[in-house]
Amino acid sequence: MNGGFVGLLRQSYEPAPDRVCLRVPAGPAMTYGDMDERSALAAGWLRSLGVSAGDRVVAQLSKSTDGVALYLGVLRLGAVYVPLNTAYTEAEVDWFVDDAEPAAVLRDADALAGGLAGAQPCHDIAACGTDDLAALVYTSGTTGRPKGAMLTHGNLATNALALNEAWAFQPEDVLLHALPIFHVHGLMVALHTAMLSACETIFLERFDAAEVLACLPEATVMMGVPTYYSRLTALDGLDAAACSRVRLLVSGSAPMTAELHRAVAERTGCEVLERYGMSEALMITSNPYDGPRVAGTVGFALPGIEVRVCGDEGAPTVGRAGMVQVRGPNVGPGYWRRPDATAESRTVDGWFVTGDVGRLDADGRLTLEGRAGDMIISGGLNVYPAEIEQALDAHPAVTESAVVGLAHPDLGEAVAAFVVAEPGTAGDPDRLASDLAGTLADAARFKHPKRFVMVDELPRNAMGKVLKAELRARHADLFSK
Ligand code: MLC
Repeated sequence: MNGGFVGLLRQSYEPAPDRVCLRVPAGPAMTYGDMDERSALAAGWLRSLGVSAGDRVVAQLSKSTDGVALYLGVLRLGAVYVPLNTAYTEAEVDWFVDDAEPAAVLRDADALAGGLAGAQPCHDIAACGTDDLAALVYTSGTTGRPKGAMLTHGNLATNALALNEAWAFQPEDVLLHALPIFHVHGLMVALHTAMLSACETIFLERFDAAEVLACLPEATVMMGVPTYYSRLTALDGLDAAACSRVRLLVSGSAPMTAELHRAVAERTGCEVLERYGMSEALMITSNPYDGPRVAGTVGFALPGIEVRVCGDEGAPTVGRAGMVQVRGPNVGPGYWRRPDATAESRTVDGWFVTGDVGRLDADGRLTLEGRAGDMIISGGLNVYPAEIEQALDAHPAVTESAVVGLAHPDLGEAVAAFVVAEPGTAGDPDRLASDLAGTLADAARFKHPKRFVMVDELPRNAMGKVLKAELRARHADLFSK
């Protein structure tokens, strides 16, 4: 794999550089040839800034075609792309920058456009092997301290090839892309698969249900988180006519309910294909393209990837719930500068332990049944309770808190905080709730509890451990009331 992932992409679009790569509504279409040139400018500009192979480049940018060119330019140089959610606060970005020690940090789309305008292109593609690092994707840890999941050129290439085949991508496809490009879903799963087929992508700046619906009739494939589908089904216009060209709707990053799966099928005639993945291992399993897409299951291991489920005693088991483990060329080499966390996430025989609990049936179909920790997935974004609890507990009016995810009609799960106030301070719960939102100023807004509930005490077991399952059960309908 001499030119790494970019070399592989280039082989697929080189014969047809005039094909449209990204089309922004009301903007000019960008061909694959244009994208190649723009990424060469990005590589040249970064090189003039002193970035070289192996250096990290942090990007916290609103979604744009230049953002894609920058990503490809970084890979082209053999440097390492570090995308950050645009919702992260200054304090969060500072932390990531300290950890990644990048050679360049790009946070201003205008500066990027200006840099590209004045750059000398670098048309070379750095020689990158399968094990060379391509990206660091930060995921928060259960203790609240984020970890950079390392992904290599080999991880990107093998996963894109596997998805391309599993989902039958063709040059005639038109992908509707409304996902953010700071996570593996929008950046890697969606864009890589489309670009590897040299097909067209309708590139929307953000998810707006009405705009997505307006673009659907032109699309053959869409990928999204369940919230996209629930917002679309809330619109009258979602029907078979709107999806007349659509051959594939993919959902991932969070579980889709059977009810939503059914609703989309009834309205559009398309059975959503659910797949399962994570930043550390890209895509792991997928429901079949040809064959039953069973609601509530995430399908079979992708070609070349092995999945097993291990029970409490550590042995692989079929038909019973246990820890989902994965092995294959999709699994990254570990966490950036965290050999401890890397070792903890591996079994002695080298399998990656996902942290998800699931069940394999005798045919190898995987059903996810929950997570080992109490991570919350809200609208496809991960939120770690410990981070929010630590911030809340630091407030002088708070004795203690417990943060959980509760069913939410729009976000799947939403963050709720149960707070025990210091005696004498709980006079005005609304006031305390707004103070608490203030103490979370350093955390991205999507992590903030959507609801604060004042309680006299938290339920505990005999060992004194807070019973989060009990809180979740007791307040299951908090967001539907
Ligand atoms: C936005 N907000 C959220 C939120 N997104 N709150 C909780 N959970 C979320 N996911 C809050 C903002 O903080 C803000 O709050 C308010 O909602 C409006 O912000 P917005 O940006 O206008 O919201 P909206 O555009 O409606 O965004 C919702 C969304 C978006 C669902 C469209 O979050 C989204 O695109 N999610 C997809 C995430 C994704 O790509 N995940 C893939 C991870 S990769 P306030 O209080 O400031 O008003 C992965 C691996 C895999 O998981 O397998 O795919």
